[in-house]
Amino acid sequence: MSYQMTFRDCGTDMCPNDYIIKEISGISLRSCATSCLIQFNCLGFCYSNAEQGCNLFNSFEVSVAASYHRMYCARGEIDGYTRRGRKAYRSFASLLPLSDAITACAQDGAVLAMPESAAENAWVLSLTSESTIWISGSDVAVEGTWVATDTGIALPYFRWDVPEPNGGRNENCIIMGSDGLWVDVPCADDRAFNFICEKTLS
Ligand SMILES: [Ca+2]
Repeated sequence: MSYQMTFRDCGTDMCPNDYIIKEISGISLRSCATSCLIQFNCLGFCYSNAEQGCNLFNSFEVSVAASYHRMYCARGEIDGYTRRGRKAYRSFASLLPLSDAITACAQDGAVLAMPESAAENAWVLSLTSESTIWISGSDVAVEGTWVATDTGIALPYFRWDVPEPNGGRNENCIIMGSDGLWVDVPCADDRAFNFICEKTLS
């Protein structure tokens, strides 16, 4: 894999005393960032120039004790995918039928983006400037039972527009609009949208 250091300084956040998953000493800031990028449960890290100390954290949304270290959010590029937590995403600005979008993701070792929370839904939306994207989700097997398009696991989160989903047996796939809301649409290859792929880090 290739890594690009685009982590950002979280600003005024102070380093937490809890949530440490790994402590490394005697390495550079860049190496500290890489260590966090490649560890799936690392969401942020602290680095001390004075001590060349590197602490990896599984949270960056914590109340913390005073410290002179700087906190960084571990967001970066991994093989062209933008890291957020345990997942990384890539936005494709190319209009493709669903089957081709799935294939394009698979060629990257990825799957269609499957937002698992309101925060992740907003994050996925922020990755694209396109008006409509394919996201993971299908109820083609059992009407009304929505599962991930690629993996078949039950969707853990929904963000339907009202009164969606309303297509019954004619609409068994999902698009996300520019408002972040979901609409069920036909899966047939006569419709083409942009899409976002995701990988889960391990
Ligand atoms: Ca349906």
